[in-house]
Amino acid sequence: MAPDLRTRLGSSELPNPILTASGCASSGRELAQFIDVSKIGAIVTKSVMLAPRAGRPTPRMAETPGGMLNSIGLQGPGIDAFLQRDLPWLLSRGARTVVSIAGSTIDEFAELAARLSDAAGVSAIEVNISCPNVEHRGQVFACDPVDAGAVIEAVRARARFDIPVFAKLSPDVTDIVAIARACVAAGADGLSLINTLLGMAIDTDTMRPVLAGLTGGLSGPAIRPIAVRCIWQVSEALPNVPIIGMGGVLTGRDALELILAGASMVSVGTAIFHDPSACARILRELDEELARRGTERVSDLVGAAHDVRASGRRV
Ligand code: RRO
Repeated sequence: MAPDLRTRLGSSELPNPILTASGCASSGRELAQFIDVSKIGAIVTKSVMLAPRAGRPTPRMAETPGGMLNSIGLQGPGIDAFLQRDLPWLLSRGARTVVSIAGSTIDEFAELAARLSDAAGVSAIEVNISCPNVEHRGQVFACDPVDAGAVIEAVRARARFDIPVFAKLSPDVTDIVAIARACVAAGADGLSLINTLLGMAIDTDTMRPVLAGLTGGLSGPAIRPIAVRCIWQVSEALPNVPIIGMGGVLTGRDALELILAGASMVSVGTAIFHDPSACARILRELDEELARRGTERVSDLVGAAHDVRASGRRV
């Protein structure tokens, strides 16, 4: 029998746990020529802000060993264009949509949540409090438990009651569990782990930084062990809180690794840049991995690496 891949997202159900990662598939249109966007669990949009924004100057991407640096700087059309053009398109294609939101202030996040709550077709809100490409680190709300909690509380207060709110966290902190706890205490229904890590590359010929923005977010397979560690730690501390895991997933086996660490959904990001049909392929591979193991339901494996019976020990 084919494994049951259905996954819960708040009160709704996704057909499977494979999602796009925010920022790697815009609002889904570009992917539609490669995959049926209704067949994957959900599209997670590029972070939407209140106003249109050009982002940082170019060059704003650089390849690194086992990964990639980006310094996009929250480019996007703004919430009006998103609501008029992108969200209706996703709905018309039968896609489930997780809308990532970003703001410079708590009020901006709250306003975005309110605007989305009046719209049809929002399966969840992912609150991006961890973009590394902002003017100063004080704007990275996810680096401080009080700031992180304040954003989530404001979003939860303005988001429609039936829309789950996920907080997207940064691995660039001393204690990610403390940030996760603060978000959940403030009303987060789930957590997205992890955003990119702040990195930098220097061109040894020009002797100058490669990125015009100097620093950028590191993603790709190089960060997968960090994602696994963060998901593991948070899942160990908060075993009942749903986690969307992301960080360097290239194959179905990689997705399974994040699931075993505690993720009930897995976002695919950097892989999409060299394989635009990566989400569909990874979904197929995950299905095969589960079938080979005789797993009936993917939900049986969420956090299974923590299970004292499976491993014989608990760290
Ligand atoms: O737009 C970006 O530069 C960006 C964002 Br919002 C984010 O959350 N993570 C990232 O690596 N880049």
